[in-house]
Amino acid sequence: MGHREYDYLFKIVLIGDSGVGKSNILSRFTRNEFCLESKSTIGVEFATRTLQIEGKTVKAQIWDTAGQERYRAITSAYYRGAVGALLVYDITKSQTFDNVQRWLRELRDHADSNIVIMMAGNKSDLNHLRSVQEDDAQAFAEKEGLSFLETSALGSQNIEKAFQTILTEIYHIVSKKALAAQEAAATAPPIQGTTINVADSTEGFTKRNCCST
Ligand SMILES: Nc1nc2c(ncn2[C@@H]2O[C@H](COP(=O)(O)OP(=O)(O)O)[C@@H](O)[C@H]2O)c(=O)[nH]1
Ligand SMILES: [Mg+2]
Repeated sequence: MGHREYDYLFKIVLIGDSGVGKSNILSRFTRNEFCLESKSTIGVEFATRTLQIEGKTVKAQIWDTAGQERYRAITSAYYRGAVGALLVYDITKSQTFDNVQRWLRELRDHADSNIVIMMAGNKSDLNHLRSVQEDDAQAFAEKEGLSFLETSALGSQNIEKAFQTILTEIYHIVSKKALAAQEAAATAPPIQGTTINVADSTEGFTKRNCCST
């Protein structure tokens, strides 16, 4: 007899322009590795890491794009079942921040409407090359209702925190839903069978089903 090694499994997708650091954020979080010359052609489907969220064991299954974002060819299968998204831009390339709007539209079109979204301004170690101001990104995130952090896959800054924040938010939504379902079950009257009398006194006892003509 086996037992589950986790309480929850949450799928999270990484999205954002090519070159912003998605694959390195993933390798930093799941393997504590960083690669200066990462080859975007080599990609894993997903990687996992199990961690504790408010006393529960949560397995995060994090999907990476394997470079399809360059061809705008991310399929809806990528988003299927995802409960969280880390939307990444590069603080040294304003174009990648401008494109966040496009990625949000992509999420609206393909992902669950309740998906938890964290925007990450990556490469915060390159502050001297910055072209996106943190205040502007923060204001944008508030306007769009997103969480926001600046991260560095190279320096490890806020990588843990970004995933912890997404997973905690997802956990709160899921546990609230479970609680609501429990309360509904406890307060609702029991479902009772209804007896439908199909006997027709003039024709004797005729059995009919509901689809009969
Ligand atoms: N300085 C710096 N470089 C990074 C950081 N994250 C990724 N990179 C570099 O940016 C390039 C693209 O990274 P990659 O993870 O392949 O981006 P992806 O295309 O979004 O998956 C690589 O050369 C990485 O070494 C970071 O936090 N800081
Ligand atoms: Mg990549």
